[in-house]
Amino acid sequence: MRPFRRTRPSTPARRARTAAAALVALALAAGLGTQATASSVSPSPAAGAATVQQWEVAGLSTAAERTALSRTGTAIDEVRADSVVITASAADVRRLRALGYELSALPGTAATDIRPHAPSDYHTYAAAVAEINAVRAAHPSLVTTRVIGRSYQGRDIIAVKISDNAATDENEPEVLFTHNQHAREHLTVEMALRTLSVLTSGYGTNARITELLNTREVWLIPSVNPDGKVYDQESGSFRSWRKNRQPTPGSSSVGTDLNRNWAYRWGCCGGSSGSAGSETYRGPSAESATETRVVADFVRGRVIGGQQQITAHIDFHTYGELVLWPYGYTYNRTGPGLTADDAAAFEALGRQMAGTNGYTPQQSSDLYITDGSINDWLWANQGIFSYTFEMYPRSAGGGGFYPPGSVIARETARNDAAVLLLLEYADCVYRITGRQNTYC
Ligand code: 0X9
Ligand code: CA
Ligand code: CA
Ligand code: ZN
Repeated sequence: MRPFRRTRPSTPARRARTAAAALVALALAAGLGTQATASSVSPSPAAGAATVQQWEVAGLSTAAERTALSRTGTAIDEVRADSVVITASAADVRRLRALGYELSALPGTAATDIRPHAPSDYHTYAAAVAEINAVRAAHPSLVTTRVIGRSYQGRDIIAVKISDNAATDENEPEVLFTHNQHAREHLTVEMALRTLSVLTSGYGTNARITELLNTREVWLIPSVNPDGKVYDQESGSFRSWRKNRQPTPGSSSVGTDLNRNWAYRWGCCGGSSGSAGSETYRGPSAESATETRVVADFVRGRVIGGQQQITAHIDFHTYGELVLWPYGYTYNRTGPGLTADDAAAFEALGRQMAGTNGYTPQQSSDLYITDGSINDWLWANQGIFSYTFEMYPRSAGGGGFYPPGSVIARETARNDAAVLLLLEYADCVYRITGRQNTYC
């Protein structure tokens, strides 16, 4: 029905991207070396956990400079005009200062400073599963769930399917949404629950949603990383945890960065770390992380008759208010398997989605190089138009990874239109650049 062909000659690449219009950190210039005193890097540790908090790293304004920082194994939380924000332990801070980086502490960002959300604000993993099951029970012909596998610690990794005749695999374009690869990005699980609610309550009441669900099959994976989510959320205070909870053999470190563990150009390009303790540890091999493997196997399982059924995808993260597209491993706009026509379609749909939510659209490597990301694998290996959304807030001042529960409704609803737009173009993303006759 939707032959996937990417073999036509390229048109000349358009260099239409604008640089990211990141917030200018006005307070940046003053006192960088003086704020981060020894006492501010060694506050009392919480419950035996290594103390981590956010820091601003000064004097970085280009993607190459940010990638150089990434190469030290640092995960970048936020890109500003002339600096970045990172989450770092006291040991990380010492190491980075020894390398010549200027770091200043961002007040109020230590785990001990972040007030736990009210219990009802953000769903726990168990509460999210319970809500999904309740929605399924209320809409049995529209919603099915399947356990696609189990996490390292044995939790169910669930895929929710939403379509007319959901129990039947129909010949309709399939769309995938993944959430919560990174443990602390709890707002993304709320995003999955929001989409589930919008689609199920809109079916039969909203003509556009009804038509979309009659002609598409939607897959939601609300938590790719349930072990990490539970670890981050359920100890009494947040732990700023990013990775999964799988121990690394031959090391005392725990956790692989799932979004550096995908099997396309894994570890190729300085966009991940080979050190087990790093926040961007790529794992000992591609798909070594239990959860990456489970989701990759699910995606491979959507190849039917030699044809990948999933055509479009969003991977939800926080934070930064960005719409990102591949490749992440290279600064180039095109690459193997990514022609100028492909790039034009990625960019056009990315910009149009960003027009609905006010996020900043850009190729992901405009920020910094990442290798082994889900977007690169889904495109290069499976031919799926794959985006990353970095949700609210735009900067650390909005709460970073832990915004108050009062923003959940607004900031998930903010993406409703973009989600529907992706569903609309899932029959043929090239339609957005008028190239459907060539490619679909
Ligand atoms: O670094 C990441 O994995 C994502 N940012 S986050 O702060 N949520 O960790 C961005 C990934 C974007 N890069 C690619 N999609 N290649
Ligand atoms: Ca259907
Ligand atoms: Ca199908
Ligand atoms: Zn993330």
